[in-house]
Amino acid sequence: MASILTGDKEYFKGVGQIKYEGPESDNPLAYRWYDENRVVAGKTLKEHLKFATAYWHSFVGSGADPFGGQTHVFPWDEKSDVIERAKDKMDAAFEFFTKIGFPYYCFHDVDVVDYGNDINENDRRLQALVEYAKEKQAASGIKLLWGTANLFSHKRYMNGASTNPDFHVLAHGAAQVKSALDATIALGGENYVFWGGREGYMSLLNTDMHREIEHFAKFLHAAKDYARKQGFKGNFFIEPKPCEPTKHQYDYDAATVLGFLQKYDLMNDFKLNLEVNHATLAGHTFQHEMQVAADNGLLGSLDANRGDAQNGWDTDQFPNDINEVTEYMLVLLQSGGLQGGGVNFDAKIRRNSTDPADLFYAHIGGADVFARALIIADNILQKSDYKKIRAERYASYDSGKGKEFEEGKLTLEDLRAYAIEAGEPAVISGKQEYLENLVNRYI
Ligand code: XLS
Ligand code: NI
Ligand code: NI
Repeated sequence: MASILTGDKEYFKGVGQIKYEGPESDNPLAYRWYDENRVVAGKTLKEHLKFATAYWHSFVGSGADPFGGQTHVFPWDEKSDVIERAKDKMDAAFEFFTKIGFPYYCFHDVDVVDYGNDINENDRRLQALVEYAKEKQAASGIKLLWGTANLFSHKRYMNGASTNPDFHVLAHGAAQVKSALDATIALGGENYVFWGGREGYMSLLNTDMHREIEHFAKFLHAAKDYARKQGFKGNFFIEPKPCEPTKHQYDYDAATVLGFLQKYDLMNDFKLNLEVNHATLAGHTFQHEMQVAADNGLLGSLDANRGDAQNGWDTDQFPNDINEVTEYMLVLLQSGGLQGGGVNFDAKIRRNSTDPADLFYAHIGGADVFARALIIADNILQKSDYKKIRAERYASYDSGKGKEFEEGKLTLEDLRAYAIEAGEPAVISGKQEYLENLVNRYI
């Protein structure tokens, strides 16, 4: 099969176009819930979820872990010429994107093509692949959800990039961000992500935290100003994570980043790209992180994955828990959806998942669990007393003194007087088990 989509080689032989076949299908290479045209709460599933494939986990990650090397041997990784090898990888990537049927993809600069130490040469390489990607995007209709720069793998970034104590390293990070922004803009990327992989510290003994965070803010302003000057209209996303690889990362969680964006006057341009496994590392549920973001107008995009309940690491497994994802979708629907972003599967198949079809099973499972959860959440909101129960819990603020309090009209003395007048409050149930059962009933 030779085409603009697959080059002259088919990499995922034996797997065709993945189609929606419905819940009764027993075909493991079909969607049972993700019917992209199905309308839920006024939009199609495709529009609500904007699924994206992550270049790094699917086409770069080799299965290596700290205890063992590569188990995923990629047929697109064979040629010695850097550009030719990168083009093969892109052929494989677009073959996958097309077969899985997701509308978007995401990448880091160095996922697309290997970088060396020469800034000009790296730019030349990235630009060559951007030209190639333009053709692929035009032929397939697949779009770039977001681009980003990898400022954490190269050894020069071992003490961070924009928060590095050495200005010389910061400037290298800036050069890389400039090229990644240029690439994102050239490809019509809808958003640009900053995940601060090593923007944090290993020990406070050698760290001037105040100075580093000031540098981080200056760096983001410079990047944003450059992109806007080039006509970029999309969102910038910060992706919070509390730690790993650093002991402490400055973008700890949604609330921490909110404070940072407010303090440094970045609220107009930046929103959040939240990741499930980062939330759990921070000791939060993902729905908590989504709610914090939504309540502050920052719910931009989602990196979908899951951790492991027993070990707590950033294991980046594919999502599979319908109960949890239903809670995410309840927040999503009630907050009016994602602002500019989508659902990017920042997840990797296990190192012992070595069949070409495994990558498909993983993405099919992830898409189906999100689609099904969205449908369930919509049913809960439309058909159950869930919203009524939540509203009734706060009814005492809807009128009288409670309303006056919300309007800022009561003093501490007024509150004391009301307490005496109203007497001891009744004990009112929070109905948690009732609501948990309700969610399960709709599943
Ligand atoms: C790592 C992050 C990373 C970002 C992009 O934990 O999730 O993959 O999404 O740099
Ligand atoms: Ni992550
Ligand atoms: Ni991520």
